[in-house]
Amino acid sequence: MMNRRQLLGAGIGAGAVLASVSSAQTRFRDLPEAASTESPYTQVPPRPADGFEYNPVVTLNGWSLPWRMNGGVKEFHLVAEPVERIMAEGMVARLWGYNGQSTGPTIEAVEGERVRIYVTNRLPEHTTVHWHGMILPSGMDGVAGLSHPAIPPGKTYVYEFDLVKSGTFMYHPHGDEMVQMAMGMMGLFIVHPKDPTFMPVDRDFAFLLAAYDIDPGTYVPRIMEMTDFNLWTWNSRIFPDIDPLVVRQGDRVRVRCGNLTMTNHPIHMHGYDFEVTCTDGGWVRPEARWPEVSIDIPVGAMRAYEFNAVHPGDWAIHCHKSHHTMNAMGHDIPTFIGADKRRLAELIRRQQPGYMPMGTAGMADMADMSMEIPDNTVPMMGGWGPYGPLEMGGMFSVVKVREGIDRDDYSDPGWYENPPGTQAWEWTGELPDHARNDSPETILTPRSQTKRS
Ligand SMILES: [Cu+2]
Repeated sequence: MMNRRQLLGAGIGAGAVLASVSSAQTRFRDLPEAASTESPYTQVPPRPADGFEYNPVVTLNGWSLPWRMNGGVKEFHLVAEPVERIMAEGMVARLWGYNGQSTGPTIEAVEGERVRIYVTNRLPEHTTVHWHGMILPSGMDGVAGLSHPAIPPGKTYVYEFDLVKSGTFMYHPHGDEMVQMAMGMMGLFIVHPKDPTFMPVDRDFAFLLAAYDIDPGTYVPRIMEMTDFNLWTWNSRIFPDIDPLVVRQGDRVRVRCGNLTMTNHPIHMHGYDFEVTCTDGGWVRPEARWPEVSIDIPVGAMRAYEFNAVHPGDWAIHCHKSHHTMNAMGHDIPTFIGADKRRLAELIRRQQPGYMPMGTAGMADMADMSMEIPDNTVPMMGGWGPYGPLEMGGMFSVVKVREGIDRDDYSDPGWYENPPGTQAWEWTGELPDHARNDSPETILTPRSQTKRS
């Protein structure tokens, strides 16, 4: 039997870049190190140096939990605790998470391995961990009061089971779960196939969908909210501060996504068609797949899709519910499109000089308007591309496919330069008469009210 120092020296994987919690370790002499990180950026895990061979997943704006081997068992240490998450530049959320982060670190292991997961509860109330999608003994299932007693504050419980199948899974509390998931407690659990030639990919991205209701200027989610969330996140980050998915042209790419919000999210990726190859129930047989460009991720479910990255470019990837690509906003604003507010604006300007009516042509002008906003929030839509504001927020990022990127390089290559002749351009010549619908059943907007050039 090795002592603690030998264990820490010998078996820790993926730990080199991560700061570790030192004071806690001396208290838990026989526990594996509870690694922690404060960085909100994507941390690419190193390929495993020994043991089973696999291609690690890249958790967007996240990281993978280090482990140690102990007598043939792979040991992890999760710490449930309050955390501060930088959701975007200028906005910190006070959440609950694991090992310094919400979402928690990704657990990665290999089919056939036995895992022992120590869960230390540093929350002010009890918790459990449910291993969503896993086939395991009933007593390891993590439902408070059903599988085992809830883990009281300050206590550590041990979960131990065999990983009988590979696939895409997640973990989350199953005790006071309405509160604890609204506070950000969740993480990915990836089980790699024992056979490295089964469904191999070159790049394997993963993220979890989480929704929060945090009023502008405040820090803690309103946990009683059922439907009207205002922050739609991937791994508790919002655009423009979700890292891009950087891909080498020619790579086989997998994207794994799980939904722990209270509504479905149709995730749409531009530039490609792809097939769903895995759910939290297992791998999808090739003959059962069909092509898609958007895949709906139901509540409490996971989907993984794959594509061959043959088309270079900057390709948007986002939730197709348009309110989910917005950051904090009020929803009780009337629509003013088409309204003539000139007279009203004049009246208001007598009381409030400089008043400008908004939204009479649409709301796109809000993206490049630097409005005053409270501390600790972010603009409703933001992010600048090479040609102007993107007018996006929330669940949005960019898949950047480039030639000649190194195998393990995920650093942002900058904006794509469209080859000459392959980008939309402005027409400056004469316009031919365009076709019009003069059907008597269609009432056209009178021309005087539309902007025409
Ligand atoms: Cu959505």
